[in-house]
Amino acid sequence: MAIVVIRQDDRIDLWKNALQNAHNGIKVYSFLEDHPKEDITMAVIWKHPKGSLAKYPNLQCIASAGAGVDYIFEDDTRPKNIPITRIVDPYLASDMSEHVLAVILAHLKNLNSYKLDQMANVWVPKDYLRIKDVTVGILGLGELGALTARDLVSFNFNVQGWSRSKKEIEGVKTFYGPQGQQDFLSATDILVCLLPLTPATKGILNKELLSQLPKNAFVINVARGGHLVDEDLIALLDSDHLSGACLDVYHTEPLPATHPFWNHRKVHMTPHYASVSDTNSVIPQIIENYNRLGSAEKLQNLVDSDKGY
Ligand code: NDP
Ligand code: OXD
Repeated sequence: MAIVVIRQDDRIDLWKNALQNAHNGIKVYSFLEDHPKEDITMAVIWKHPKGSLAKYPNLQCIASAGAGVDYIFEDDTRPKNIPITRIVDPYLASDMSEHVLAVILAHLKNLNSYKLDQMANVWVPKDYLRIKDVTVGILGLGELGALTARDLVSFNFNVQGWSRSKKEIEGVKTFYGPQGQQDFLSATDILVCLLPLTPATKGILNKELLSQLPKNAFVINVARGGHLVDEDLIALLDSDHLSGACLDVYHTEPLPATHPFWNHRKVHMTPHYASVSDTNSVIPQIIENYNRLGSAEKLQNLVDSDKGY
């Protein structure tokens, strides 16, 4: 039994060492070094090169190092009959909630447009909004969406949420399924997308959906770039239906230099860093699953392959 870490960013050694240090005697390899492929039973991955998972004949589990697993389903060469797990972690959820709160407060108090004014030596006071004036609508009430909703309630925001199945969250008006979408959207001033990217949610932030938001609504996409139809967002910003958008995720990351988002006055960008798995916090759940594989126990944080999340 051994683990291979597969990721293409500069965190591969961080993850390899953190796994190695968490469990005495465990064998952990980077996919970049020579390693015995037949020994590998668990792959701990993040945005792996397509095809890399097919090299392990004895793989028993694919463990996503993040909450999202869309990139795994996009790899048709992955072994299909083994479990996929994902990260469920209190810091991943609270970091996301803090990010969303920061973006919303910056929007209410015009902080981004004041920064643009400052760069242009412009002094123009602008009307601001109060927390009680707006309703925040969250698409997706899972691990991240539900905590974000609860935290916003604790700051006295009006909060509503939309999910696939019915949810009850204290202080949050909830909607579900296609039948609940229209009422949810028409009362949402600030839309936050925290859905997983699946065939059912791909391109969901399109002209048809975004047009149902009230005039001057603000859009926050912290889920996946594939949820958003970029040109539809730009058209609704340019026609002044939407007052602005804050994006953390993009179809291609890093965002290509020629993309119109870079220089759009109403688009505020962060580089897919709203919330990131903290190895100190998440390694224990991966080690726990590694041990469970050894004793043939049911794994934690399993992904439902039929639903794709
Ligand atoms: P969960 O799986 O816990 O929650 C997903 C939620 O979306 C659930 O409420 C689910 O409904 C709902 N949902 C899924 N499909 C549909 C649908 N077709 N219609 C309506 N609702 C739907 O995910 P997490 O909260 O853990 O994470 C959400 C996403 O956030 C991740 O998939 C990832 O893409 C993104 N993310 C982004 C980060 C960043 O830094 N930008 C960091 C971490 C995650 P139900 O409850 O009924 O199943
Ligand atoms: C995740 C992410 O899914 O970082 O964890 O986007």
